[in-house]
Amino acid sequence: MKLPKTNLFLALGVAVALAACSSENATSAGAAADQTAAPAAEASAAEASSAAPASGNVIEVVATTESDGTNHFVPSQVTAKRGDIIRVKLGTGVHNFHITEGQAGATLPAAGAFLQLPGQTEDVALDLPAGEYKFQCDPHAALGMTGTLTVTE
Ligand SMILES: [Cu+2]
Repeated sequence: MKLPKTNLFLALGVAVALAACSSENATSAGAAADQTAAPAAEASAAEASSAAPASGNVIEVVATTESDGTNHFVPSQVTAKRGDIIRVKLGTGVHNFHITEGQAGATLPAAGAFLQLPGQTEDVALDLPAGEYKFQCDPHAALGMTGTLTVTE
C-alpha cells in the first residue's frame, strides 16, 4: 500500500504549490468560485492592497491574533472600488469585521458575524459610495484592531 500514500503526498504537494502561487485568496475552498474573476490582477497585486482592482474583485483581509497576543487586520489599509468584495478571512482568534464609519448617507453593512474557525471567511460586498470608511473588529477595536477602507468609483 505504498502507492496510494505516495499519490496522496503528490496531491498535497500540488495543493500546497497552488495555494502558494495564489496566496491572496486561494486558501479557502469557498474562494474557488470567485478566483476565476481576476487571477492575473491578483497575482500582480499580491500583497499590494492599495492597488485598486477592477470592480467585482475580491480583496482578502485576514483577521488574526498574533503570537504576542495583539490583534490585527492584514492589511489594515484597504483600497477598493465600489462593487468589490472584501473577503474577511480568519487567521487565528475570534474576530468580526464591522464598517462603523463612512460617507454621509452611505448604508453601511451590518456588523459581521464572529469568525471562529481558522480559514473561515465572510464576504462583504462594498455597495458603498466613494469615500473613506473605518472598520474594526468589535471586541478588539479598543485594542487597536481597526482599519481604513478607501472606496473609489
Ligand atoms: Cu478581533
